[in-house]
Amino acid sequence: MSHKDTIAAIATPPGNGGVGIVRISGGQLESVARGLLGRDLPQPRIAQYSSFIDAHNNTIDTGLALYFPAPHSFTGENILELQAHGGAVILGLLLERALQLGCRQARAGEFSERAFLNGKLDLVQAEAIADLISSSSARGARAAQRSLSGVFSARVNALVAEITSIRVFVEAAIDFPEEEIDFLADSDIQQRLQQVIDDIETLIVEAHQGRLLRDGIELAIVGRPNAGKSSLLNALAGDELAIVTDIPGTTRDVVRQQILIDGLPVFVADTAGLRESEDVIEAEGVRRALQIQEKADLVLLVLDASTETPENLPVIPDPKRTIIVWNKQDLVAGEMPLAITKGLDSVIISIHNTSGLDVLKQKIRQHAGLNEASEGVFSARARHLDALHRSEKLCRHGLAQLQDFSAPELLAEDLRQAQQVLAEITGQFSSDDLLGEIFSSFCIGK
Ligand SMILES: Nc1nc2c(ncn2[C@@H]2O[C@H](COP(=O)(O)OP(=O)(O)OP(=O)(O)O)[C@@H](O)[C@H]2O)c(=O)[nH]1
Ligand SMILES: [Mg+2]
Repeated sequence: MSHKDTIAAIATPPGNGGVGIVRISGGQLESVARGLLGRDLPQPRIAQYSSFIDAHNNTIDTGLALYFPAPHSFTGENILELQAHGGAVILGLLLERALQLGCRQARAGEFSERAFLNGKLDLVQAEAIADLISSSSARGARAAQRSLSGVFSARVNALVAEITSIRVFVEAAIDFPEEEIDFLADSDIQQRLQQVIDDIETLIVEAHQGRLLRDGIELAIVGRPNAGKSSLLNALAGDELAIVTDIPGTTRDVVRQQILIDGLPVFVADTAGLRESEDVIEAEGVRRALQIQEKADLVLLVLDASTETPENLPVIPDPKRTIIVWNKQDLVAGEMPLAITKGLDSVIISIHNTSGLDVLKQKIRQHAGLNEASEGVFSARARHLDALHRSEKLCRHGLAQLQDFSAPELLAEDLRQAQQVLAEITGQFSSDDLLGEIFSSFCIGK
């Protein structure tokens, strides 16, 4: 499979639609055009009304043919796009014809991969296309658009440039000690390195926002039987998903649903009420509930304000990722028993009165780390955050070498690695394995 192959794929989603597109990219478009259109390639970038024909000169469909000569195309190669009617059979026949004419079926993400390899996009931008297509909220789509336009890449490139410039200085000092570039005494280099570390930190905070909008969070609803967990899931989802009854132990299986809270994708899991049970089914439900509580990014511990006492309080999971949800406020005439969970982050709600739910949603967003200000957020992935963290660590380590041990050689090595790690983000430096992993998660025809 070389990049010389001419590749073809259906670029529109399966199903019926007014228009469906087959995209062909590579060097051998002349013969494909003759075989499929019965004529030479159309004028560049001018829509050409055309018949699409099979091997026996029968018309498969009629539509528009568009030719984008290299390098001014998405992939940077010659591209022929056929806009036919959007039916699975028609598009399948067109693709089959292209394959007969010597094209190869494109792998998932191969068009984007070629765009990357031909320098049309960097890796962050290629990933942003996938994120834009699969974004689950308008906010997420705006963030992906910003990454696609190069906002994130520019920030990373600026850091790489600054580290390179510091490296040049440090390596010169190592190579020419007689020149007495006494940069250890010169705090300028330390200041610049500190600034790089600060900038990486800022970028980490922003990239974290972008990752949240893309990946969302896992939210577990846990608590005693009958506390109102399933009612809460239904209220958050705006739908009767889980069975609600006044019988303790109603929920056994984990009920999952993805919802959006102000653009934040939240994967909610409603679980079985926590209690000792002889019933094997319920006991298994409780075991699963505890497992989910363990793994979740955020836990809502639901307490029934009308019955809760300090004695029957369930074990509180890691307080840093737990919100105590005092439910059934409508049943409490006097004061709420808030003292029981003093010092913990809590919110009072009544699902029956639909009160307190907005406050709860806001707390969920805060806990997830999603800021109010969404403008300027760009989409980012776990891979990017990981690289930013690693490069920050290397820069800190380098700075410490300089301050504590006056070891410019070690600093130089740290900087070299930090630069390399950052370059992985945009793909300036990347292994084939990484590329394969990234592009194979794309869909066909992209
Ligand atoms: N008064 C009042 N009742 C509520 C409220 N929320 C839930 N309930 C009732 O509490 C009972 C239990 O609700 P569920 O949502 O099934 O509770 P659960 O925590 O999922 O219970 P299990 O699945 O058995 O663990 C039902 O009768 C609900 O109608 C509330 O805010 N006020
Ligand atoms: Mg339930």
